[in-house]
Amino acid sequence: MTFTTTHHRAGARHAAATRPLQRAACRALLGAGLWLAALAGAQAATVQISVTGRDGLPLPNAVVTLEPVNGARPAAPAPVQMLIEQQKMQFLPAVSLLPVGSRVRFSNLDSWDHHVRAAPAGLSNAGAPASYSFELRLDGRVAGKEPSSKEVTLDKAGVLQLGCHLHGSMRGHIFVTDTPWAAKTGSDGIAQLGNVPEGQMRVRVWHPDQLIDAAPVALSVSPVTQMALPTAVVARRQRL
Ligand SMILES: [Cu+2]
Repeated sequence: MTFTTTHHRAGARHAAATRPLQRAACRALLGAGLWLAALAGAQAATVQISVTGRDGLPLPNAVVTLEPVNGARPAAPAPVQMLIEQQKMQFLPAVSLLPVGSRVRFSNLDSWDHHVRAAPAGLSNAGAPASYSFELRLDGRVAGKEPSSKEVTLDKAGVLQLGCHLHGSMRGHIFVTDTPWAAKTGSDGIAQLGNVPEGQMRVRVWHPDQLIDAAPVALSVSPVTQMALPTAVVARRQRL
């Protein structure tokens, strides 16, 4: 997705915001064109957010999203293809961040059957609309054959929790996003977001082990923006 596309969409959806500008100038000549010209001067920023847990240590697998305070909605990011594997009683990766419309292939590498039971992740919706559910069963892998796989299209935004009816300890999450301003923290707890317009934003953070949805935090985006974002999350230990 390009920067230009983002603002073209934002301009179209938020024509109301341009009204004072249009009134002051010649409506016939300007209109949407002026809106775009004005935005061309705006800088795209890189935002780096360091998320820590209750213990003060970097918090991996958190999803950080930014939303403009003025209500502008950027164009949704392009869908992708993703593989989520079931191996040694785990979903790998444990947390996936995917644009809405993405296709996910689930593949069972264990020699016994697993389900993929996907349901809305309770309190953990991070402001996203209500999600949806689906259920698959994947046969155990037979030596010398391809692992059993099934594909699903994630056509709504929201957070899904993944589980297996047969193995209660199996847990995974998919954060389906409709904004390009979303990023997952790495092992260093850092989420990096590019092509963010300067201005006032709200920052939300979601993590699979959070007990309540944290309130959004205000952030003023300038060309280079860094922010420390402590949370109360106590992350479950990852089995390796
Ligand atoms: Cu299972």
